[in-house]
Amino acid sequence: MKRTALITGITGQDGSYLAELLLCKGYDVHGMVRHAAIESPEHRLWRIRHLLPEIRIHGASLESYASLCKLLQHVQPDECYHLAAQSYVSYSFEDEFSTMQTNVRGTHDLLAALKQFAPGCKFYFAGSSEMFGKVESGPQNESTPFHPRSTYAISKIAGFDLCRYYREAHGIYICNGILFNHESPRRGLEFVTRKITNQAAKIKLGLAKEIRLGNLEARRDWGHAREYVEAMWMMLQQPKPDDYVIATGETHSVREFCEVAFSHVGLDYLDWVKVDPEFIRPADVECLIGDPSKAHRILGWSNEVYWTDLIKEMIEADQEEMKRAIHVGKAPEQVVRAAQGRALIQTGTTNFTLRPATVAGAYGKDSLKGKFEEA
Ligand code: NAP
Ligand code: F7E
Repeated sequence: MKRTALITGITGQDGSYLAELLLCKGYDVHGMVRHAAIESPEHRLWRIRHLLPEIRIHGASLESYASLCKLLQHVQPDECYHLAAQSYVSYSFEDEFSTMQTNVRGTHDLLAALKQFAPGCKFYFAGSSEMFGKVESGPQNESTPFHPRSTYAISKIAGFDLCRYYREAHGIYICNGILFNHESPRRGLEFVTRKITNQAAKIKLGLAKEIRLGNLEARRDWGHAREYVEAMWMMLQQPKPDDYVIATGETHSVREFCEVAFSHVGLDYLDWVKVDPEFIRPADVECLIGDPSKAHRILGWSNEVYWTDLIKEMIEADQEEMKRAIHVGKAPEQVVRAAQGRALIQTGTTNFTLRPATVAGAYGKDSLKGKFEEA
């Protein structure tokens, strides 16, 4: 029988790849989206636009327990992937309270609703390598102590602990993924990797004169998001729930990332990168490197995309998007807005049908924004 999956955060980088994966596996895929996304679908649903004819979207909110109860009661998922979160670490320094509210309270409310309305549903929680924070040793594995350096990290530890508590006290099948940084052409522009590839593409085309960054010496273990969502699914297919580190086992600095990205377009990063104190965090995580051996051994998961190939894919996608924008004489944001899709969006008991238009058939491809003609 067809299995049903519910994804919170389906409009994000990981949500979009996971939805593709689950559709390929024959799942009935449902996604929770914020009401603002329904009000502005052209802009906020761009990562899943190509999937809209095949998935069901539900308007609900992590800030509303009642809406979460209604959602779980209605969808009755076999598997729930909880990806929705305030995920940008820098923002958590600016607004500690909303980060805690969304990530801790939202996760708690979702777990409580799950216990009441879908206790047999398997649950995935998006934990993070940021939880390790100020590390004393490396590589980090499932036994490494947490030393958070931001309220984002604190919120993820609280979510992680809540999940473990619901697993142990209430017998719910819950897995915590401790995922290290994973990137793709669908990464948000505020994160350092996409900021670099996007800006390097602009500089190459004469559209920008420099890129301003913060801590160039910070080191991260960077993998490809498409591979990391497979690990999420694999965790929920095990006979027993458990927690897993997902990483490549290699670490590189932001400086090295710049070097590779700029050299891919024939430029020397030293000529273009400027350090700007505005982007230096009050407390940063200096070096992360994961030990994914438990995931290798038990899940049979391992990464295949090498970090330099990831950079190449990202910068080529950015260049392509930029060239297309120039060709049609529009800024990239306007190209996004020009995209039109077709979807049945459910919010409560009301259905909305978006304006029909050209829908990109070939899902799984990146730079989807360019697949739409301006209306
Ligand atoms: P992302 O692209 O920033 O997506 C975040 C998703 O959460 C979006 O769908 C966003 O919806 C939704 N969201 C944010 N605030 C919300 C709120 N108040 N109520 C409901 N939904 C809200 O993040 P990602 O990279 O896909 O990451 C997915 C999850 O994995 C996150 O929980 C993140 O913290 C965690 N994680 C990510 C990484 C990584 O390297 N990517 C590593 C470890 C853990 P809108 O589109 O409406 O804003
Ligand atoms: O920063 C440094 C910055 O914002 C990486 C999220 O997905 O992964 C992500 O969190 C590093 C940091 O990612 C700039 O100081 C320098 O040391 O790309 P980032 P993050 O903070 O590691 C984890 C695993 C998550 O869970 C999160 O959700 O790069 N850096 N200059 C900069 N970072 C940004 N954003 N912008 C700069 O200009």
